[in-house]
Amino acid sequence: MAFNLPPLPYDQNALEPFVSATTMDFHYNKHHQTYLNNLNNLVADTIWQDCELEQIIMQTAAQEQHVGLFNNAAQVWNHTFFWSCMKPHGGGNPGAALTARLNESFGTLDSFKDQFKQAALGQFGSGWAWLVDNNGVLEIMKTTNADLPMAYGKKALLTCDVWEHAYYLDYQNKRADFVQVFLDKLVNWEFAEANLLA
Ligand code: MN3
Repeated sequence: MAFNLPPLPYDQNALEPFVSATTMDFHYNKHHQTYLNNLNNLVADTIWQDCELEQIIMQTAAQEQHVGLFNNAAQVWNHTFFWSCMKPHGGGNPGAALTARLNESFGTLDSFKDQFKQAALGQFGSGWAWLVDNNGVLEIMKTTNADLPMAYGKKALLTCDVWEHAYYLDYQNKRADFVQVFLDKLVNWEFAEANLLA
């Protein structure tokens, strides 16, 4: 049973002018699709072929002999999750439940944004910045390449892709500008709050 590319939750041009349709075309139709194709090729006729995506990720995490499978499975999961972390006319303020939890951990929304930005900019090379629920405490984390919170028993609430392919066509080397726009104009707080309450 092959994995399929889940549809984008909005049109390819829906995040313009902050993320161009060209970036979305490459990121979704080329990068995400390639991870998916690699995943399907790697699980075909193996013990993994009828497993759920999360099972594959958890069973291959931190295992050197399965690094290729882990990387592609995790990148499929990360990108599907990331698309929902953005929306047209995003940004603004989170709902009451998430605001209360963010204030508990970070003091203020602005302080959360500053720390999230630091994590995104401090990730050397390719990776991801995350807001996670670590056993009831909200935390920021960053991961390298395909790595992701579930491998550490943490629940992802929100992520920003800081691989260069996520922003280079629109922002070139200015990762900070992309992350700022992500937080101010794109972030889907309803999705993050739904993850928190799920
Ligand atoms: Mn990406």
